[in-house]
Amino acid sequence: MARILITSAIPYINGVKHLGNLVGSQLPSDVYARYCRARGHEVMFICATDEHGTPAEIAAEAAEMPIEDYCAEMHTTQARLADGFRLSFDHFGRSSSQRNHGLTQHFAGRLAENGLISEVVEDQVYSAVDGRFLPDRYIKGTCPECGYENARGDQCENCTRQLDPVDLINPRSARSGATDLEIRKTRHLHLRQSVLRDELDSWIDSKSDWPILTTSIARKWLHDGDGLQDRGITRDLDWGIPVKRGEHPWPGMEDKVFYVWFDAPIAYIAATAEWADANRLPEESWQRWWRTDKGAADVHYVQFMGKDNVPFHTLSFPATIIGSGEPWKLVDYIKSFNFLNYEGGQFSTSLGRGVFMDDALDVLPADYWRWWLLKHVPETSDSEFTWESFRLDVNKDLADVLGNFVSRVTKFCRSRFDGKVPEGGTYGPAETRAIDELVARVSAYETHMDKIELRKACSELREIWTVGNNYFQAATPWQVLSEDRDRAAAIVRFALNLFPLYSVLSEPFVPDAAATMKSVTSCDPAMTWPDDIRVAVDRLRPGRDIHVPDTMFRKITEEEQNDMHARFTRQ
Ligand code: B3M
Ligand code: ZN
Repeated sequence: MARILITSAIPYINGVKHLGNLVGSQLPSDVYARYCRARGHEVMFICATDEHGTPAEIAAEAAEMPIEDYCAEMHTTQARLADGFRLSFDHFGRSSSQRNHGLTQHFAGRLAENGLISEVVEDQVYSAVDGRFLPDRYIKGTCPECGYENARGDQCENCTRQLDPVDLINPRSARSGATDLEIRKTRHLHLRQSVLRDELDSWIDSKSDWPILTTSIARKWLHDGDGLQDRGITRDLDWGIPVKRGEHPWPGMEDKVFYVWFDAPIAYIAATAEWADANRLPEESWQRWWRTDKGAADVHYVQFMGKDNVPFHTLSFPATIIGSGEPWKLVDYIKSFNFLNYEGGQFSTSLGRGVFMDDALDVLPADYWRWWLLKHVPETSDSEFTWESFRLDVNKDLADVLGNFVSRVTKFCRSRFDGKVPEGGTYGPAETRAIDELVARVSAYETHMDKIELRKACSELREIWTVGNNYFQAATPWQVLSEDRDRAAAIVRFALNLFPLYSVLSEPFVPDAAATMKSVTSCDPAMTWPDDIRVAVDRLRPGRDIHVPDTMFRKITEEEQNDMHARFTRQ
């Protein structure tokens, strides 16, 4: 048994997330967390809302709400939707928590003591029309790297380059559209991450098993142009974590807050501390996940995120951790994802384009979405959501294969064997063949899951379901029954035995269907991850009552597909 710390990139507070956000980090991290728990590991699975910075301020302004109220309300909404999608976080925290204030100020203080913070008088864009500085997302313009015209002041979402507002070509205010902008001097703290360049470089080099998507982005910003740039970690904003040096004031920084990307990754740690607080546990209980001097040396730490978040997790956050000079846990593996597109274009929060988490759950239950999203998780390239693909996959994989199998077996058992696990007969060559195939496929499934290759795992899981479906179809118990009732009994018993097994194997991907499959036989003792498939498919005691569930997955009609397409395609 290992101890595995899993974090999902923390979603911005600025509204309900779309399915592209969900599949880029929260959902795949949930699959992995569920799998690790099922394998018997001790798991700490953490997420939070990212509540600071210009995204939060802009959204609260648009909602005409005080920002504290906006964040509190939207955190509740996001937590409810996370539950709706069955995301099994041990804690869903808030980057605005007092824990994060304390830890962020602590890290800044340590970095300053270690000579890794410089005070720089920098040029920032000031808008007289807006009456304020325009940091980060308050400003838009053309990316100097790739020419993308809607690049934001902090980062180009097209090429992932981290930007300064002054880098943008043809800048304009994202609040007012004003283009008559001036450059004003303002004093800020910079994280001297360039000092740590060699250390970060060899750390990345040591990660030969990381996905290429992760390491290539890290290397790009380590080596391109002038190499790793020092970055401002403070902002002229009202909302955020006040700039302090540990618990002490920071002269000259009284009106400033930390940059959202400085405090957001620290919120992984803070949210684990919030988890301890919420459960009235002592400090050691969260520190054993994060402090290598307090037990975290044998923790395996895996992060999940979209590719645009990779530079911050491979360079800036490790610079914070390493630069603190304290024994905090560094990430062991970073799983990153490409983007999911929507019907020939991008999902867009600002344009309301695509399917959002609340709308999705209004249309169909979580498993339908989880299945499609995970089957198409953008692991090796961008992928695309279309309503047609959604209909076809739900109908083929969930309704025709898994749902059909559960329904046929349980209904046949009810009508012909009195709704009890049948007695009599023995397993023969057909069962042996199915077992052999399951042994091979479950082992492949485990290999893919251990490597967090979710698409491969997903298709292997579908094949595992198909083994049962094909077995039952070929065994034809409805024909065998009249001549050889014992043989038919053995067939139905074998098929029923697959449900607890499938329940355990499927739970990471389709947790509600897994619960339904578990309810068919209410196994005793409860099924755990199968060490030996032969034993796993011969556990049910004859005579036990079975439960016939309602239809597990319904088919989506072409008409519904067209309706949904029309409903969600806003111009
Ligand atoms: N909130 C960006 C995003 O939601 C950002 C991630 C922070 S992870 C520490 O994609
Ligand atoms: Zn760009």
